[in-house]
Amino acid sequence: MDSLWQYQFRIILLGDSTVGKSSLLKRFTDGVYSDVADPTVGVDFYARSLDIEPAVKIKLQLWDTAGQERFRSITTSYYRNSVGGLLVFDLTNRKSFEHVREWHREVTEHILPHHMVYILVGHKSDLIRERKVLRDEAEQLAAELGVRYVETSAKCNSNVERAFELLARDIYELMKMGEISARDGWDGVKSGLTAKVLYPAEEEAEREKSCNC
Ligand SMILES: Nc1nc2c(ncn2[C@@H]2O[C@H](COP(=O)(O)OP(=O)(O)O)[C@@H](O)[C@H]2O)c(=O)[nH]1
Ligand SMILES: [Mg+2]
Repeated sequence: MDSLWQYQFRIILLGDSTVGKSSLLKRFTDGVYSDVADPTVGVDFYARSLDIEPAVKIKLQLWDTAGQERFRSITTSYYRNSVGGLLVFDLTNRKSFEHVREWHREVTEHILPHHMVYILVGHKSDLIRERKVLRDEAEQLAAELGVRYVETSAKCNSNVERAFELLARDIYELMKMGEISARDGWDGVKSGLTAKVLYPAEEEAEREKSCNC
């Protein structure tokens, strides 16, 4: 079946600078990783589609903070117009883990009365010996915030796909339940039904048309 995207979710990457947000995005959208990252050269947003169910395609529009991670330097519309957020910390940087609560609070307060769907991401899992945050602690924080937790490495391509997919699925499930929906003046979710839907009678006619025997 031809289907272009049917829904678009706008998702933001949150967390201290150097935790690996841009690297996660590059790995997920371009399949590449580079040890040398220039924090000043940032693309504003990336995009990639996921097939969430047969014939249901979700286009993820992924926004990077491009080196402006200080609190309150990010504009409110950036948060407001997003439906999902990855709360990213560096497993080898204790401070970045401690700041997750602040990121969560900052964003959650800004978007009231609306809500965002989050996932907590412990990044750079390949640096096993330098690890400063235990999985248990991170899982506990995730439970407190009521979000999922996943450990990723852009360098080794571990769980990167999974992190984005879990978040997209959670959003999609809430959408199916009617808790999230596209609305005017909000860019978090867009619905663009471009799939060619064939009803049984039309399908039969199509089949007959293409049948030469
Ligand atoms: N070992 C390791 N280093 C990483 C990983 N992801 C990013 N980095 C490094 O961490 C630094 C900061 O990454 P960057 O993506 O620019 O972080 P951002 O400031 O949060 O966007 C860079 O030197 C990256 O190469 C990873 O999965 N493993
Ligand atoms: Mg960056």
